[in-house]
Amino acid sequence: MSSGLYSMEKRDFDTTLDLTKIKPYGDTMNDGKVQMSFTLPVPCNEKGVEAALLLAKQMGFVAPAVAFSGSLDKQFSYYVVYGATSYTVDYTAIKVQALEINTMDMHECEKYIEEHFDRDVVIVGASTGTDAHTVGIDAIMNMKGYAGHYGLERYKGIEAYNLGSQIPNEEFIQKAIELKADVLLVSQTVTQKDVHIQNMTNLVELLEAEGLRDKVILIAGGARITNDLAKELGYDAGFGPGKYADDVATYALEEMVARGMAKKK
Ligand code: B12
Repeated sequence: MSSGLYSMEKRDFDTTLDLTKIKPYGDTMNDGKVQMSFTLPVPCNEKGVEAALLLAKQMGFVAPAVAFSGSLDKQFSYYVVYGATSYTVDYTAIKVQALEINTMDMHECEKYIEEHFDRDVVIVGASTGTDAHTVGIDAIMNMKGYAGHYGLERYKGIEAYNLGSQIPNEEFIQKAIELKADVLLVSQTVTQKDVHIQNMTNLVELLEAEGLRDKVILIAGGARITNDLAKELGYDAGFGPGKYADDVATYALEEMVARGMAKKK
């Protein structure tokens, strides 16, 4: 019997599953069925549909079909293509640095602070660089919270400062120094032309130049931020969709205790 959805054992409902060669599942195992949508910079007509099909074939789709096409503008068209991919991946060889935390809820975090800290924890967050998206950082920090998880501003024992969006890295660091921040939260939503990578890297360089990098817990988050990416860029951790204030608080508090940062500075 399999012990869970991601178990490496063969699942009893299908004996053709090979985890070294997984494919998308449509309605039967290994059928590879995929739905993909994209825009082309050409008018919506038969030639556009043919271009969409040819692109899908070059992407490894077998027997693609354009399930939907529509005009976005005179010179732009939109396609939904349905087909089967011919590619597979070896699931057993995948290694990710998943964050392993046992998330404490807000009250448990507050109790943890009472037991392990002799002062309040200062957390400063912002959507940095040119990024104007605020909903992600607000979800983590705002008092009212998000999806049933109260934000950090509500936690007893945490002083949370949300600086908002489009905060230059220099200003972010200045504020962190002024407030004596223990934890820095960086939100990055726009990833066009890898702007998030440049901006996140620049922040780490500036923190290192100020001699601050080792004195703070540095956490990044956003729709396309993974823990792997964040660590690669010199952050302590990264949080993406489906993560909330309690996940971040648990990680930051436990990390501070582990690093001996919980007592008066
Ligand atoms: C709302 C929105 C806007 C609003 C933002 C308003 C505001 N006050 O935030 C406005 C209209 C201003 C906007 C502008 C732009 N946007 Co916009 N926007 C969106 C939209 C529709 C929703 C984003 C959102 O609020 N998500 C909800 C939050 C809760 O999710 P989240 O950010 O992922 O946050 C969660 C986690 O990621 C995590 N998290 C997030 N941050 C942090 C931080 C930390 C520290 C931690 C621990 C966790 C964490 O916790 C949250 C809760 O789980 C998305 C499309 C979409 N449906 O996602 C596009 C989208 C993000 N925008 C996009 C783009 C391109 C833009 C513009 C560049 C468009 C343009 N050409 O002008 C501009 C950018 C302007 C700029 N300088 O930044 C693209 C980004 C594509 C890319 N790969 O970069 C998207 C994906 C739309 C698209 N499909 O093209 N946008």
